[in-house]
Amino acid sequence: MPCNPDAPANLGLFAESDLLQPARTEVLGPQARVLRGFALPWTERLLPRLDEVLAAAPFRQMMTPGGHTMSVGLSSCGALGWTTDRHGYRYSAIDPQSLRPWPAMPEVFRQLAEHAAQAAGFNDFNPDSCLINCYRPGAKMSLHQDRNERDFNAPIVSLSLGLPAIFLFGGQQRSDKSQRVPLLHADVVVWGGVDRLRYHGVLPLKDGTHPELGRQRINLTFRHAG
Ligand SMILES: O=C(O)CCC(=O)C(=O)O
Repeated sequence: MPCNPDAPANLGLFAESDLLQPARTEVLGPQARVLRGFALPWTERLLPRLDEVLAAAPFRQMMTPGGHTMSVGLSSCGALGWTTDRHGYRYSAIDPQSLRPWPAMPEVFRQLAEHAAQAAGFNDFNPDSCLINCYRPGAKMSLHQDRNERDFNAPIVSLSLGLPAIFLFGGQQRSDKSQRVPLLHADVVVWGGVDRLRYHGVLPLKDGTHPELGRQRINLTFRHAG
């Protein structure tokens, strides 16, 4: 995989049983859910497609408008990809690195996102953008709201793969207290409706080695952006 993990060796702080959790749903808010282990039946079909997308649009470090290089490696697939540079945050149909359209969203990605949205109570989710975040140990994502989409009617569907992370799920104001939600391989978080604009982020990734993905966490975030 282009965000190359080291060879899987041990599970670090996490026992194998953590990776084989039974599917269940947790409530984060009125219209926000964690679907534990939801993607386990999908990963065998999904990971080879992810490799293909990343071969066409490799991870890269992008710069924020404030001039900071993000610690997370970014790529995208689908009609629109989220980008950031000195000029701002936006969606673009063109990969600014290759100057070509982003790779198409694999059908299995779209189906997983649609099924997860439905399981969380959102019918007819039709994502046109999949942002792919690569966290190596130490990488993090600061608290933010997702506001670059054209409208906020569609939910956000966020799939975790690889190493565990602590997801912060806050309120409508940056200063609101955040819930700390451990996310494991194949967990999916869905939030929309009254929860659509809640602040969220990810604490610095702890080191470890995941048996399938190695020394990294990959997050796929599906949105309807255009
Ligand atoms: O990595 C995650 O779980 C969250 C990613 C995220 O917040 C985003 O892409 O906006």
